[in-house]
Amino acid sequence: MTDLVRAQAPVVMGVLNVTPDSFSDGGRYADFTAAVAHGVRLVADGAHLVDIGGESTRPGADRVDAETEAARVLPVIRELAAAGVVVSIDTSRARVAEAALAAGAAVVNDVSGGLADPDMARVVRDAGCPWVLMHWRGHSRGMRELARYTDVVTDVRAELAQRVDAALTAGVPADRIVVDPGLGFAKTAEHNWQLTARLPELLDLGFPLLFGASRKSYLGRLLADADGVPRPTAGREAATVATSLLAVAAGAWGVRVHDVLGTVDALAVWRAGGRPRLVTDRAAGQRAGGELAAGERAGGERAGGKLAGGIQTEGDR
Ligand code: PMM
Repeated sequence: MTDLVRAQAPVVMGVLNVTPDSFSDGGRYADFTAAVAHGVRLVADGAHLVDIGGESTRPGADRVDAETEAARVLPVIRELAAAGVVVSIDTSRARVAEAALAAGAAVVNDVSGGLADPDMARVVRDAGCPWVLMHWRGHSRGMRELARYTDVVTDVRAELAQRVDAALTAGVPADRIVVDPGLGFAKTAEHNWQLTARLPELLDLGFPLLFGASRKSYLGRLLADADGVPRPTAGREAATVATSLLAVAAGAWGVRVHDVLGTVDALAVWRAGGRPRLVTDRAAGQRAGGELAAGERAGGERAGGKLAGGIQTEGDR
């Protein structure tokens, strides 16, 4: 599984929420048969792994208890893992993660970055599995009030670095760690766009980065109609693909998406086009929310963590 973390190609994580109330797919895969069928479909569409969650994390959502969460996900994990699907468990509870790993999950995707449950680091360390540490400031019910930053990118980077340090201190090997900016979690739309534009500053942490923009409300707001009514989740696919591609072109390790096929197709185009890399100048990012300067150049211009503006092609990534 360490190979997955070290994977060279962008990793596509398909979302499977076994919940009645997730913001975009809530209720669709709440029963076992529908959930398993959808997991199989995600893999057929090209997902490298399927991220299974049993608790909605949409803003304002109430928590479910651990038993309910586990009862939703465990049968689905067991079935998909037995069929050879690489499963990640989307939970911030150590007990649920432990049971999911025993049921065949191979990755822990923890939206709290280890903050919600002090026992999570032990579970992950003992399992030796990859651990996605997402930036998080609090549970869904109160997270809107927590969206206050001096500079969102600097603050998220520093808080992610703390979570990484805590994981390393707890004995989790560095090569099992993946970081995630946590788009939409205690973030306004403007925060999400800043994080997107200045992704290289988060990549400077030196860990693979997972990017989860899929169908989130800031995309709906971007695509609002003339009356300012946000585009519903069903109409956010093209924007999801575009923003996922931006993230991969900036160097993200992987993307977490609901519609796997669209993203896989876009990545095929990206690969065929020479894997162009979007690099943003840090200052440009702060000035204008990121820049796509014209021109292609071969080879990197990375020097001391500073990235020059422009697009480059890299044959070997
Ligand atoms: N977003 C959601 C749930 N889990 N996990 C990671 N690592 N990153 C995310 O951005 C993320 C996540 C919320 O979206 P959903 O309700 O569609 O699953």
